[in-house]
Amino acid sequence: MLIDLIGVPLDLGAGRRGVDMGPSAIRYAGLRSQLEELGHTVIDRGNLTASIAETLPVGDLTLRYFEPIRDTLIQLASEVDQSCSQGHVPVVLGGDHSLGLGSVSGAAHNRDIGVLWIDAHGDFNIPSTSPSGNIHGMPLAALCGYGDERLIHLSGQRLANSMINPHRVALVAVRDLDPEERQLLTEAGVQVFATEYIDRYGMYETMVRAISVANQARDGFYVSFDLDVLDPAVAPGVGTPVPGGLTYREAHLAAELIAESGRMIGLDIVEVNPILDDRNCTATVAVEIALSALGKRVWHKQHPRTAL
Ligand code: 4U7
Ligand code: MN
Ligand code: MN
Ligand code: MN
Repeated sequence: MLIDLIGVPLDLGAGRRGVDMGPSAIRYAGLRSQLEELGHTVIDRGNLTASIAETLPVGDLTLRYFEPIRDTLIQLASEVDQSCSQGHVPVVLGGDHSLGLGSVSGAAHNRDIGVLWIDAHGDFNIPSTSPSGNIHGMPLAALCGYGDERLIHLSGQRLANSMINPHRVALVAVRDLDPEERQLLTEAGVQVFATEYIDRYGMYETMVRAISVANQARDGFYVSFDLDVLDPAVAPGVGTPVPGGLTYREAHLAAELIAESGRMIGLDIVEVNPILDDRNCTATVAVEIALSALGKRVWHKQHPRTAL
């Protein structure tokens, strides 16, 4: 596999500083060398440019830092689109989750794709439902055509044919939704696999179903992985931790099943906050999950009893 690493040192979409250092922390944890050991060819495309909060006005309080975020997302969408067009797999290192709007838009440009959004949160707010005005709580809604026009179209720079069909979106391990965000998700028809679903059916069954939702699309699916989906005991270095998250093994199982489907066209690894982390352990887990999603196994390459 040819893998393009794209760093997005952006934290303007989050409520607190620090995730802008995520790309460095993930690189420092050894992503590139371990991907190469797996047999992949890796091109590190460096970091995109992103502005710094202290130098900017916040702007509209219901869509905080929209303009500088848009500037970064337009760059990102174009890099991801190019990577996919060359038959490479883009791996986007965040950065706050507003970047998912750019990466998935780029991957969806003239392609029919589903989305696996693996997150403690729904990221399905629109400015009028958001309690914070933080754009990292809005990207999935905007991808599905909900919210502020400027976000949906990245301000006039509309990426033709890049809208996502919400019926091809699976939200996995969510456990913190705002009341009106919940209504919007229902209205849109997103398939929500909340934590209680995992309690009942187990991670294996949950992922088989979630993958089959995203996999309906012709050209495969994009995976956007927010580290706060993990339990805070495993991944403390995130800005918005929520108790009751995935175990280390559940997250790996999810990543392994994604790899076995053979249909992932790109991956985001987001919301790693080194300021809040404990000796870079969250970035280290992020690297391990990315490796599993890109084919790393302890033993079997393909488990004989897995049929997806
Ligand atoms: B993340 C929140 F109100 N829903 O909109 C909001 F709880 O990308 C949190 O998943 C959003 O980390 C979290 O601000 C965004 C809040
Ligand atoms: Mn998120
Ligand atoms: Mn989250
Ligand atoms: Mn519908």
